[in-house]
Amino acid sequence: MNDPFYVTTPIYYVNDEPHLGHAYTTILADVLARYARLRGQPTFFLTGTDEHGQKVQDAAQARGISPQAHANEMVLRFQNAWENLHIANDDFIRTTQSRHTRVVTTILQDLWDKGEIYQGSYTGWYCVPDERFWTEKDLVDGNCPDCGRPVEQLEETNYFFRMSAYQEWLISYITQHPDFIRPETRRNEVLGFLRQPLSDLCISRPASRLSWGIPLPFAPDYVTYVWFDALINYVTAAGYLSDQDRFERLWPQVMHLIGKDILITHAVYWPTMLHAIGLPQPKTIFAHGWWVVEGTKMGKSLGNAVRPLDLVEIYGTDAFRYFLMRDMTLGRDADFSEAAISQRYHAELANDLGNLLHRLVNMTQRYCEGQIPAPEALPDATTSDLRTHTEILIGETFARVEALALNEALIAIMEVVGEINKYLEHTAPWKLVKQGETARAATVLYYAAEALRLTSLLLHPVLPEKTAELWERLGWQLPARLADGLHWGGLQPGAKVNSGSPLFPRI
Ligand code: ME8
Repeated sequence: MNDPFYVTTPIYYVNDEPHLGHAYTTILADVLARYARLRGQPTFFLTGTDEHGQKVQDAAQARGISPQAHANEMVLRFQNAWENLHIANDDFIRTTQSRHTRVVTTILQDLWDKGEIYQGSYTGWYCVPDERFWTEKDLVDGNCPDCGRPVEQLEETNYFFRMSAYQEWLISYITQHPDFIRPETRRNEVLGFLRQPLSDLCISRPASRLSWGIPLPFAPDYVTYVWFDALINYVTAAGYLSDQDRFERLWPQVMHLIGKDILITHAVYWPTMLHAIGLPQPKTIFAHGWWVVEGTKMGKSLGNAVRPLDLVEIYGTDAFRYFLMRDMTLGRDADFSEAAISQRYHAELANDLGNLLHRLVNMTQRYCEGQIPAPEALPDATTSDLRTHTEILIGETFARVEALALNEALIAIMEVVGEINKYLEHTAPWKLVKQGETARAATVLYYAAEALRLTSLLLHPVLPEKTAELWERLGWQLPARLADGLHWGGLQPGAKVNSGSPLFPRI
């Protein structure tokens, strides 16, 4: 339990604006990191940008500026987007930073010295006007998939990593570590891929063709293939070759969150690279599904990219985070639609959660002089049940989060929110007050408010801003050690409640 939790997102290409897909993985990592912090686990959450390679060079060229100037501009868009989405990452890595290029260079030299990298020749389909290689399966009717012009077969000297040597090792590692690649469908996909002979990995590009990359230390007229460079970010940021103690604590615990589009690079290239370097494997590589619109993957290239910040402006950051976590079953694809966000927003956040707070604060003001009452009367069975269900929810939520069943965690939390609403209907404190049963009314209001405080603490990783607002209304403050808040009895009788505008106003 006191092992650190180290979670990573893919580092995103800076050829593109941040879009919904990027936002999703980053929010997912943020939510997992916040749950880990809530239960008192030391946490390290890493995200960043992938700044080398052909795509970025092309994007910069199209704008007539240098790739570094382009990256410097684009990185701000990512960083601003993450700030707007309440992402609390502990580090942000850029592959053009010297801390990273140093590590990549050292690893390359080391692998070269050990004979893990060799010079060879690469044959592929080359588009002369585009100055770009394509593989057989990229071609469209035998022509360049980009410009449609004919391609020619070209041979080029390059450098290769002896990936094929590790095929058998990798198969047995995956077989022996059932939690290494998750979910199981993706694990099977990788094992299926490994049924074909694995080839060596071309890890260089001649600088004459692609200059935007890290030069190979043993062949400076070549730059490093962008994936070989990018994957290493995960060890750079953990302190590899700079802070060995920290690295050894963090590295074996790492969970890589990725989309299913980049499974093979993470589950085949990366483990074999680590093995050749002599480093242990990540604990988990988890590939989630895609957000799709009418069956098509969302992304800029399809022209259907939803700009996350546009929707955030309408529904607010926290509701947007809630929707993304609530509507994707991790591992499967999920449908994105604004109608679905609106439905969740109004039914679950505005009605169930927002109204509950509103009613509780109102009644506390009317019947208890605006102060959290002391639970004087002995709780009856329904009241005790509410407490028991809320307390059980704490352990269940962390278990579901650990199983990466975030949607189920949210469903269960919202069920308890629903139970608090029903509890108020059933006990009807307004009637109790009329009948002069004020001690009983005070107990009901205390129990309902305390149950709401605890459930909202469990929602905090998903709704960081709204829950803070909610606690301000309930007269409660998050303790310095978050886990201290996870016990029944946190609300102090006498604390002053505050009214305010609706937590989730109707749109
Ligand atoms: O692949 N649904 O960067 P990238 C869900 N630089 N997630 C999606 C998505 C969608 N429709 N579209 C994209 C790269 N994503 C490399 C990674 S890591 C060492 C290098 C998310 O900018 C998902 O996490 O193309 C996917 O893996 C990532 O964006 C790809 O981002």
